Amino acid sequence: MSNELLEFDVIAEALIEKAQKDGAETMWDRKAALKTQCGFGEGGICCRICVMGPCRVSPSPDKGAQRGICGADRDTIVARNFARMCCGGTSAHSDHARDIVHAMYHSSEDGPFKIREEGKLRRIAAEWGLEDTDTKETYALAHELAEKALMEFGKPFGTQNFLKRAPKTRQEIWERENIAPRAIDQEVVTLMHSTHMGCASDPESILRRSLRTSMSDGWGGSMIGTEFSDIMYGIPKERASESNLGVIDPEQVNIMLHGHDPNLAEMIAVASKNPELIELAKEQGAKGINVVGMCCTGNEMTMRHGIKIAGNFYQQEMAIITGAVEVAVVDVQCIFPALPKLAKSYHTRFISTSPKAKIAGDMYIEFNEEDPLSCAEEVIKTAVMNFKNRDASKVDVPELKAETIVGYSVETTIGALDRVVNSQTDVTGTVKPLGDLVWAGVLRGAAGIVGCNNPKVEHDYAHITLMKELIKNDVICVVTGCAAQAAAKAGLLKLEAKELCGRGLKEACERANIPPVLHMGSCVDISRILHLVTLVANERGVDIAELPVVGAAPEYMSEKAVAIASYVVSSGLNTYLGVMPYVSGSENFMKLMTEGVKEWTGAAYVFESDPIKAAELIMADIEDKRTKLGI
Ligand code: SF4
Ligand code: MSK
Repeated sequence: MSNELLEFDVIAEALIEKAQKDGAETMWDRKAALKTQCGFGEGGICCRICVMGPCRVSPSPDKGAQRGICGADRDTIVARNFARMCCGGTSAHSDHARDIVHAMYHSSEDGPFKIREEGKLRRIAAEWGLEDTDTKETYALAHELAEKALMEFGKPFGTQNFLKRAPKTRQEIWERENIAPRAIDQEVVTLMHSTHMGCASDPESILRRSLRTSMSDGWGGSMIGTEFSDIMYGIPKERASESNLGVIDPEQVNIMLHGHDPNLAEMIAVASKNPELIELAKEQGAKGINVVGMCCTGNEMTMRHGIKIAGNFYQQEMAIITGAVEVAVVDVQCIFPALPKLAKSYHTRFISTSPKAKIAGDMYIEFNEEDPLSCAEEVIKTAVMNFKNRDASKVDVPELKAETIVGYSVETTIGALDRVVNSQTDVTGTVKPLGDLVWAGVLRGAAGIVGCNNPKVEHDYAHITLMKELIKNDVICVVTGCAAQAAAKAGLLKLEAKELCGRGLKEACERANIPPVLHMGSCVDISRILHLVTLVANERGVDIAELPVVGAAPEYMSEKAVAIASYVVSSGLNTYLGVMPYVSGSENFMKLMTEGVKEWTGAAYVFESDPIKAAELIMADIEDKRTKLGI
């Protein structure tokens, strides 16, 4: 294990010990209290879909109960459980997107929600077939586009608008295999219906429907979430930031933003600059107001504002345990329900803001789309007035933090690629230089590494090990979510990380002046990766499945990640999962995932928990693709 990893563990260990001393409970205490986790649940062979159950069937075909009371066998039970995870993940990303679109619908010249990227608004409006996109008044066009986007969730006919971005061959595959997603809500509802007691029992059909539902996330909800956030809040640009718990400043009022939706976070970023609130903080004895991000809200805010990242999923408790966080404010997703109780062991106020994720235990200040700034100001005032309640004896902020470069949206990445070409003789503003580097073998390929942390895996170890192995072999990595924050903390998002690369990638990094691991944003921003890969495929005139590109989620834990893996596989990219989803109880379903699906989409799920072995498999996969392309 490398020194950096050891360093992470030292911080974690020290903070866990501190929590014990402070009488605070952490995820590790709860994990220990659970003792052995349920083997039936782990294998996906426990069914609770109707109230005749729960029915736990045997993992073995030779002994024990082979079927639930209704007759569902292990293949059906596993398939249905898997499908419902895809529904959960798709719902989360897509409902997040719907909130962004709603905010756009409420946008106005003089209101809190504004259009910051008029060019992108007009581009997407034209892409979606709206009329007079060059001349229409900005907010009239924004409202029209928002209305059209809301229809993507419930339109009675047709498929998702963004599918047309994909190469023709891919679109034909989706049509042929009947996995081109229709309206997002419809896909989720239909799959919930299909997996109701007494509906679908054929695992193949259930997997196909799971792919289609997940496609409505990747090419629907997530892509809408990303593109519309850019229009409203700005296209992320290359910028410097810092990452790890050391960004919490003991001399300032610290506000930890945690969750996913940029609507709330953007308002807090605005309100935190209010001179009256800063003055109030000074009156309380603080030097100022320090907003830090956690999980994907952290990614959204660092990419657009350079707001520092306090940590990833696993560190949400640790930030509070530092004793220097005045307020932990959250919206939706990936928030431990344990946080309000943990906060009570310190002076921290825990504030939930979304009616969709009202978290019992401390404060609730509802985020109101019609008056979003007042919620943000109340949050900040609460934090400022809480500064004096800090218990100095409980404050211990680890000094560790890493410098990092973030903000590689598709547009920014293309801009960086322009630095590679000779602008006198070559076309700029395209992905051609990236294709050229891959085709020339300077880069062997690319990997999208995404997803969460999971206590089944040593914190960040799998993320960082996989990234390091791949860049050493000239594979450029694009990262999002908590994987991106792992990379940031390990110093992989710095220009200096080129020293860890093979010769080709190092040269490419030097010419483009980029790190070898590119921060592309939050979980919904995996759609940026899809878009970039699509642009390269289109530029080269090949299908996505032909490219030497893979997806990986080494430490994921959420339903969203299951949906992500499923839409990435559907998009034609082999996807390497470091944690087994709940499918091991059905050999037949596993076979469908690892082999069968390849016949439909040209890609499959690969399960490998050892990141070194995963890297070897990925390299073999990439070289195989290169051979088939003749490059
Ligand atoms: Fe049991 Fe069938 Fe009901 Fe599932 S749907 S709980 S297997 S009876
Ligand atoms: S926050 S989904 S733990 S990446 Fe997007 Fe991190 Fe996973 Fe949540």
